[in-house]
Amino acid sequence: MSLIVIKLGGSVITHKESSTPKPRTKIIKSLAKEILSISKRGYKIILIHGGGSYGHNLAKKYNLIQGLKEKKSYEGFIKTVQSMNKLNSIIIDLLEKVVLPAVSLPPHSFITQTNGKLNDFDTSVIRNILELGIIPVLYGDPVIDTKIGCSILSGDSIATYLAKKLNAKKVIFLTDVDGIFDSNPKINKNAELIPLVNNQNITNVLKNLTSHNNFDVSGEMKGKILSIKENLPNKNAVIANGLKSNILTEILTQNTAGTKIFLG
Ligand code: ATP
Ligand code: IP8
Repeated sequence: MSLIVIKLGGSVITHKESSTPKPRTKIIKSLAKEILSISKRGYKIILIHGGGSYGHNLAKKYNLIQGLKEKKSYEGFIKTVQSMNKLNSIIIDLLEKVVLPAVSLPPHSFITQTNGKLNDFDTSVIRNILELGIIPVLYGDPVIDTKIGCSILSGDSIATYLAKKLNAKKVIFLTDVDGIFDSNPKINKNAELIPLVNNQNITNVLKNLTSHNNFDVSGEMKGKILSIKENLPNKNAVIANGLKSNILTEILTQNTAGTKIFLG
């Protein structure tokens, strides 16, 4: 049975630019229904979600990228873990409402990093959960860092790592824009969508990806492409707009939406 890794970006499931945590409940509900229908077609699914306004503001406020540097950082680590827990509960509850069996695996409880880089971790529990027909749900989280105390583990890194290790057929990243553009579409109204990123254009594409969001700690689109480049040279990855209805079905049936990334 084919395994699909889906990352629900924080820009889709929350109002990312809100200064206080704010979920997009309607969107999460409709994505939950779509995920249910995909699972009924026989796909095995690993679900990962990002932080949006539940993670990035706090991580930035307490400078968690720098680790546990001062007393206040410990408070920041705990507050961010709690906030991500809350967002995760909202998602698990909404999955339960559509009767989709899903179980949460909080990354801070079993994954570590070293200087902000993900350490190899045991995936046997994830495999076992998949075999039971249950969807494992992981998310971007502050985790223990063996060098700097703690660091931010992005959902993007979890997605590419698991896709590689468990040999997923496809990795889908849903964000609040249609894919990768030649410049940030939220700033430049004339920005053009890049339908395919491959070995020929990746250097150019990366050059034009700059982060303008003061409240993002994981590199926005650039972070995603670098993570795909590192872990998934021969895999099909897609970045598409999770605010559009039926987007997952469109990706899995017609494969026309968003930006496809293939660095084989
Ligand atoms: P989270 O990290 O909270 O899970 P996410 O994965 O949904 O969020 P972001 O990391 O915020 O998404 O990345 C999406 C954002 O990247 C878009 O909202 C857009 O403003 C920004 N962006 C910057 N440059 C570009 C570009 N060239 N093409 C497309 N989006 C871009
Ligand atoms: O939103 C980062 O994960 P991402 C999560 O997937 C936090 O990049 C806690 C900022």
